[in-house]
Amino acid sequence: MSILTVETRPFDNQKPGTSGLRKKVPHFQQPNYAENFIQAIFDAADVPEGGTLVVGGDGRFFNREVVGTVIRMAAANGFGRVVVGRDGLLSTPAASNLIRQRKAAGGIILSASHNPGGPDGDFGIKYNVANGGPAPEGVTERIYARTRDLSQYRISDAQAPDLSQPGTTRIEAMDVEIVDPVADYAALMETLFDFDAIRAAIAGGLTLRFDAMHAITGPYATEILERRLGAPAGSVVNAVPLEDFGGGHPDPNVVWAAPLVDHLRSANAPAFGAASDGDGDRNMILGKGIVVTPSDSLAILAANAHLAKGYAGGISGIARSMPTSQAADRVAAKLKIGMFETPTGWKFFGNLLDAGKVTICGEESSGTGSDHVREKDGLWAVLLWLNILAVRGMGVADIVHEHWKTYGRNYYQRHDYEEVDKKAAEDLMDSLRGRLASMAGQRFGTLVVSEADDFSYKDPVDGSVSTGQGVRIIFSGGSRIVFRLSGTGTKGATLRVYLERFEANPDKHGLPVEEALKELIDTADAIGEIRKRTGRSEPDVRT
Ligand code: G16
Repeated sequence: MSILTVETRPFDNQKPGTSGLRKKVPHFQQPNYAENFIQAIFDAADVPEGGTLVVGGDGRFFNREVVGTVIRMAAANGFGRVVVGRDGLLSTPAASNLIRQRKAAGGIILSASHNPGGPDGDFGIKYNVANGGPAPEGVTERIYARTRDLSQYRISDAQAPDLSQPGTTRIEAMDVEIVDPVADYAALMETLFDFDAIRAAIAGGLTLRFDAMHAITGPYATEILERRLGAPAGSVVNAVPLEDFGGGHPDPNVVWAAPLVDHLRSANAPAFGAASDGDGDRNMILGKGIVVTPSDSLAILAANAHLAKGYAGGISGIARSMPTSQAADRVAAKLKIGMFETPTGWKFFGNLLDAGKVTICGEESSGTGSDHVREKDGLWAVLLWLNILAVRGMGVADIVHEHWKTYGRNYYQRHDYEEVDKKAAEDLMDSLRGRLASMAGQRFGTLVVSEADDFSYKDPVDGSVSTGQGVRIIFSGGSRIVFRLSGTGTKGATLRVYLERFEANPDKHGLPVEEALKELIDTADAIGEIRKRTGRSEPDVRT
């Protein structure tokens, strides 16, 4: 075995997006492409000599090869130990947990999340730091800078170990420990939730279906929901992770999880339904005949978290990304706890969680989580919901309706225009930015603009500032339209338009969402010139 130094040339397209570097698989298959990015991570991350690295991914096509590459490069870059999930598998929250449990210097997570997989699908590499969370912007900027002047990488010429057998082997001077990907995570969940109460509720007739979408949560959900909590075999569907996710998008929303939505609307619907995404950090929550929006789910979980043993002492605060609806703000106000509004991206929650300022965080993009790890966590949200249902003895729809009655309803929808011409999308955003200063006071139908800005965030813990995080147009009365470009797409640009209207009157809580938001939807087109600039008359996805 020896360590090789390989000459390479920089690639000019390795800028990490909202969540690491995501590209089509053939991009990553170019000679040296993955190696360059991994070396840039190691160079930028200031890894302590002999430190521990956690490695795993969501099992998508190319996962196994890159896990092997990471291990061989870690051995050549001074790590003392690599902890890797069996078969190279780790869900994103399980990886975050392992980084924390093992006091690792960091972790490399291979995933393109909810994006499709397979030879022509997407792949991604993300670096998480010692607190278990995604690298903050300062670190991702250093990684990007390093990708641009890299001329060599280091790699062991040893063969990557067989990943199928738990146990410890050695490469160069580094231990490679292969672990069961589920065990530590399942143990953590048992410390947070009342498994006895959930088990009793399931035994007493609380029926459920969990759709793992042929992605990473299959083994986790089968172990926890079926084996430990007693849900009948078959409650977890699409439970076997596949390299191409069975040809689908492992994206838990009404479009890509339509079979689950249909099942929850059918005559033999279970009481509770849920799905997670490619790497297990997103969640979708459903009840008989109802899909709970992620923003409402965040607010409801925050309002009821004290019913689970891990949060029995109450929560210290809530954080949400800026485009997420303000439903959670009303809960924070009632509980008299802190409320923080951050840019899109879980990495912005890390400092708030580390400082104890918040316990629960959430995003409109189907992410919720708490201070138990530093990533959003799909199964965590499912278990907290089940814990709440078990304690309250109510159905999902009843809990949602009661919540609206208490706090009011924030009608909410996100419209995505996918694979839009990049230049057209950037021009649309530039045009909006150029008009912000003159927008206040303008009237659109019954809506009057009270405030318009391009969101910027000053981290209250380390003082770092992030600008250009999305155009907010706020109307008197609190309705909002937010425009931003996604930072996770791999083709063209994805324009996201977020629409929100608050309704206090319970008699008006039963409107179809599109009807409640009609005036805002029309106004978004008038202000954003969406049709004119993108040529699109309808969004591709409404969530
Ligand atoms: C990632 C980030 C999330 C973000 C989401 C959408 O999720 O971790 O914080 O909300 O992307 O980002 P964008 O609107 O820029 O596409 P995931 O599940 O894809 O890792």
